[in-house]
Amino acid sequence: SQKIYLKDYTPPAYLVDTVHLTFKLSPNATRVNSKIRFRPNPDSDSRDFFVHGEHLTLIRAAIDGQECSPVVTDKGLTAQAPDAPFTWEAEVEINPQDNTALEGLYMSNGMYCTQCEAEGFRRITYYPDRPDVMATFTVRIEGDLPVLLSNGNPTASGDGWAEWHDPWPKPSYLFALVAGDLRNHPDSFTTKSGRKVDLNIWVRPDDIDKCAFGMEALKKSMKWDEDVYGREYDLDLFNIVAVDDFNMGAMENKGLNIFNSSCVLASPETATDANFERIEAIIAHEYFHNWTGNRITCRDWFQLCLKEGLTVYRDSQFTSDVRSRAVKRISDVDGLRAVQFREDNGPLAHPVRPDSFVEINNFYTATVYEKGAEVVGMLKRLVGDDAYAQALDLYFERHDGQAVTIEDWLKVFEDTTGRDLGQFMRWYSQAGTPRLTVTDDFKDSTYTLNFKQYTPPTPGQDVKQPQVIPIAVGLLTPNGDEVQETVVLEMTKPEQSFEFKGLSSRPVPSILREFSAPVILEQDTDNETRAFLMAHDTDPFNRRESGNALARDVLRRMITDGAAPDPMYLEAKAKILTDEALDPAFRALVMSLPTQEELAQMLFDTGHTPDPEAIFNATQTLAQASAERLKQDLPRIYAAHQVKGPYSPDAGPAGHRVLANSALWLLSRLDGCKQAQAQYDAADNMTQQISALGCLQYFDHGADATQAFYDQWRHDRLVIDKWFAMQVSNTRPDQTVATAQALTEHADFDMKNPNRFRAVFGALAWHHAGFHQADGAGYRLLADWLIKLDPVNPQTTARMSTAFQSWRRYDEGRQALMRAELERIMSTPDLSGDTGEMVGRILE
Ligand code: HT7
Ligand code: ZN
Repeated sequence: SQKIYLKDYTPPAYLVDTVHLTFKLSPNATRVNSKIRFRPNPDSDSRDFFVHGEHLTLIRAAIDGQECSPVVTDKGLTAQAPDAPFTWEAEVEINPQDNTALEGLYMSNGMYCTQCEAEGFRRITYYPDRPDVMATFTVRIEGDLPVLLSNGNPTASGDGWAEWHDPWPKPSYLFALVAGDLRNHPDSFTTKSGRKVDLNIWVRPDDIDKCAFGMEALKKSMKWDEDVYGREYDLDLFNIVAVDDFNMGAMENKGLNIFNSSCVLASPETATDANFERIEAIIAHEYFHNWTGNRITCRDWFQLCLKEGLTVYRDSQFTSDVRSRAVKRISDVDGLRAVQFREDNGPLAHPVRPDSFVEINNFYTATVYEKGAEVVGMLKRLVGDDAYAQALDLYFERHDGQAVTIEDWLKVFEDTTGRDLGQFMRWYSQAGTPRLTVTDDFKDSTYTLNFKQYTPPTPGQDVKQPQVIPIAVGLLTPNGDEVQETVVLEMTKPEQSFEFKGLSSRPVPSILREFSAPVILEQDTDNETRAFLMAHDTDPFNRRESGNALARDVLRRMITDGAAPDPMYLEAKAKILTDEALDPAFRALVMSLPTQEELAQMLFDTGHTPDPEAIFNATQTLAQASAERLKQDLPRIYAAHQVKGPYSPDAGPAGHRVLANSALWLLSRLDGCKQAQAQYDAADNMTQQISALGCLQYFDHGADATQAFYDQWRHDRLVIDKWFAMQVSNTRPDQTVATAQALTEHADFDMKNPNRFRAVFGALAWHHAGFHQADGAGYRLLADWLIKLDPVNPQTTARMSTAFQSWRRYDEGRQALMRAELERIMSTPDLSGDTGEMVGRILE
C-alpha cells in the first residue's frame, strides 16, 4: 500500500454532473448499472480518465454509447475519454452476501445496506470516489423486499422497485441504499420556514418499540440547529435506519442516515442512562452533518477534521444545552485524556489535519474528532461568541455546495474578525499535546502568572513551534471569594507572563478553567490548595479537576512510596459527596477515581515505569478507604437518590441514579453486596439492573445473576453485547483473559459482528491490569483474534490493534511480549493494508 500526501493534492481531471444508478439486488450477484455525465474540469490540465473500482466484476462499459475496453486494475480503471462532456455507462456485478468488511454494499441480518465513507463507493461501481467530485444522484432499486430506500426524495415505486432522486449535489461517500423487511416509526417536523418534513426510523420488526427516544432526539436536534446555527433541513424526508453489523457508530448519508443499532435503539428495559445520552448525541451529530459535512464537505480526506471536528463541537454544544454544561465538559475531557492524549503521546500521534496516510480509515481518530472539536472550541473562545456566530454564517453562505479546506475555514474567521490566524493554524498542523508549565509571584499588590509551553517531538515532527493557547483563569481569595472572574489569557510565545494588579493578598489561581485548551497543565500545587479549590472553585470543571489532581497525587504516592490513603483527600471527597446543594451527576463525577490507564500515563510522564498490578491494588485500597470513611453516609445517600415513578432518561433522574449507583459500588465493599442484590432483584430498568449486576460480578457474588441476566435477555442482541462486555470488565485481573477466552467459545459469540467482537475484546483491552498480565496472556489472546479477524473485517481489526499503542510505556518484559505479538501480527500472510499500516506505525 502506498502513502499519499496532502501536498500532492491535484484537482480531478473530470467532474460529474449527474449519476443514474440501477441496482438489481441479489445476495451473491447484485448488478449495478451506472450512467454518469462527466465533463472536463476547467481547473485541471489533465485529461487522464481514471475511475476507482475495487472488488467489482466489470460486465460492460461504454462512453457516449460506444462499448469500450478500459484497462482494469485492482484499484480502478482507465479509458480514453473525450476532452468534452460525455456519458459513461457501466454494468458491474458485486457480492453483498460475502462482504464481511462492511464497506460498500453488504448484507446484515437479511437486509442490504451500504457504507461508503470514506472509500466504499468504489466497491459498488466505477466512479471518481473522492469528496471533491459532487453530483446529483438518481437511483432505481429492484429487489424482492418490502422497503427500498436511497438518498433524497422518493419519486416513484411499484411492486419490487423504487426510484429516488437527491437534488443536492453530493460526494459519493454520502451515497446510501437500504433494502429489507423493515418497519418504520414515523413522525414529522415543521421547519422554521413552515415546511413539513417526514421523519422515519426504520428497524427490524422486533425493534419497533425502541425508536421513540431516537425520534425525539432527532426532532430536538432539528430545532436546535435552527435556533442556534440558523440551519434548516433541506429535503422533504429524513430517514434513519438501524443496522446490526456496522463498523462504527453511525453515518450521515444525505437524507438516509444509517446507524449501528446500538446507537439508535433504546427502551428503559434494555438501554442504560449512558446509552440514552449517547444515542441522543449521535443522532444530533449525524443530523448536524447535514450542514457541516454534507452541504459543505471536505476537498480531500486530509480535511476530515473540517467536518468531524466542527460537528463534534456542535454536538457537544447541543448536549451541554439540553443536559448539564459542567457534566458534559467534564465527561468530554475525561474521554479526551483517556483516548486522545494517549494517541497524541505515542507512536500514532498525528496532526488534527494529517499530512500523509496509507489508509484513510485509520484516521477516524480521537485526534481528528475530539482534538478537532477542541480546536473549534478554542477558536470560539479566542474570537468570542458573536464573531463565532458571524463567521459561521459566512462559512455557510460562502461555501455552500463546495468541497473545502481548513484554510477556507480559517479564512472565514480571518475575514470576519480581521485577525491573523497563521499561528492558530499550528493546532491543525502540529501533532502532540503541549505541556503548559505555570509558576506564580506576588509582589506590590501584583500577582503574576508565568507560563511556558513545550510540545514534545512526535513521529515525523521533531521540532514544534509555539501555539496560541487560550488560558481561562480566575483568582480566588484565601477565604474562597472570587477576586478575578474568568479572563482568557492569550499565550502566543514559548514563555509569557500575565499580571493582575491591585490585589490585597496573594490569590489562589484557578487555571485552565473549563479546560480552555487541550494541553497538559503542569502546576506545582500542594494538596491543601487542591483541596481548597475542590471546595471553593466557582468553575465546576476545575473544582472536579482539583479533586482529580489530588486523587492522582495520592495514588502516585501510594503506588511509588507505599503511602497510605491520604485522609485529606478522603475528607475533601466526603464533603462533596454529602453536599446536597450540588448537582448529583457532578457529585458522582467527583466520586470517580482516575482511570488506571490515566494513572499509567501519569506515572510514565513523571519518570516511573507503570506497574499495572500496583496501580490496580492502589485504586482498590483507595476505594476501600473511601467506602470506610463514608460508611455512615452511603446508605443515606443511596436511599435519598432513588428515583420514584416511571423511568425517564432525562438528565435530572439520570443524575440521581448515577449518584445512587456510585454509592452502591462503595456500599458493596461493606455490605457483602446485600443492597446490590436487592437492587438487581427489584430493577425495572437497565440502568438499575446493570449497575447492580456490575457490583455483584465485581465482588464475586455474580454467578447466579449473570446466568439469570442471560436467560432474561438472550433474545436481545444489544443487551447480550452488554452481558459479554460486563463479564470481562468486572473480573479480577488474573481472571480477565480466561473469561474473555471462555466467552469466545460461547454459542452467541460472533466475530463477524463488530459490536460483539468489541464487547469482548474492547473490554479486555480496557481492563488495564487484566490486559497487561505479566505473562502476556492478554496480549496473546488479543493478537490471536486480530489475526483471525483481519481477513474478515480489516477496518475493525486495525482499530482494535490500537490496544497495543502504549507498549513502550511498560517494563522490558511486557515490552518484549507486546512487541512479539505486534511482530506476529505484522508477519501474517496477506495482512490487510489497514492493519499493516496501524501495526507498522505502532512498532516504528
Ligand atoms: N462520518 C462517519 C464516519 C465513518 C464511518 C461510519 C460508519 C462506518 C464506517 C465509517 N467510516 C467513517 C461517522 C461520523 O463521524 O459521523
Ligand atoms: Zn461525524
